[in-house]
Amino acid sequence: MRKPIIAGNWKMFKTAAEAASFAKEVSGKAEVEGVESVICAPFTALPALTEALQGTSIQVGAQNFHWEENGAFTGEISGAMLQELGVKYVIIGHSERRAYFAETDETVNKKTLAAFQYDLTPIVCVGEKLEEREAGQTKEVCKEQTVAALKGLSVEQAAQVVIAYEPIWAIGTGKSSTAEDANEVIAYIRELVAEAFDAQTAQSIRIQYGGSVKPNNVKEYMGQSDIDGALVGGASLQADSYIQLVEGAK
Ligand code: G2H
Repeated sequence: MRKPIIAGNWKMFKTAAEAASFAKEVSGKAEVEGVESVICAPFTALPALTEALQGTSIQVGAQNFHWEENGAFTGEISGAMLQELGVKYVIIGHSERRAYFAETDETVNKKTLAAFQYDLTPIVCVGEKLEEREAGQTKEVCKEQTVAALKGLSVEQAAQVVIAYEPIWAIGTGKSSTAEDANEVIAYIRELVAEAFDAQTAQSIRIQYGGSVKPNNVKEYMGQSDIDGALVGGASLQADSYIQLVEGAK
């Protein structure tokens, strides 16, 4: 049985003070038995968030990190720095990072491998652009990105990864992929994991859908055979909406 996982991706929203007040509002509420609840916040909000969520079951994630342990990488944050703060998850290869910050399949792979050194669970994002979708290349793109991201992981590590399938045309646009279409691609990604590792790993790995998920459509996605949760941007920014998303994942 795969435990459903709702992860809020705050992107570049919320100061540390705003994060702390959000944490107070969701404590005890965005906590539903049988559902994993994770908030991925900007770096500067992480200390306040981990502190405010202490004693709750809500976990904290970052949205990026550097694969090296330390070094002359101006502006970067290492896995050890995140681990020290009590961060447990890290989003890797979000399409916005691929598009605006030169993230490649190779850097995604380096980060995915490195995450395990710091006990960080990687949430690896894959997904096609609108042109690729229209050209019938959805599966090809997802295959390339998924296989590259998971290269070199042990079977045990692969089973712990969370993959987020986010069709880029559905991100922040209000256009969501239908639950059936998303499920078809996600089932295909699961097959890829079976090919690269084995059937058991494919059955254990959790694959989320992301792209304009809201409290009013989360249940549709969760009702699908292969969708194990959601990576949610806009709708994770309001406490009441985040609580409804976690409740909807049950
Ligand atoms: C996709 C998603 C969160 P939104 O980026 O990763 O954002 O839910 O706003 O489409």
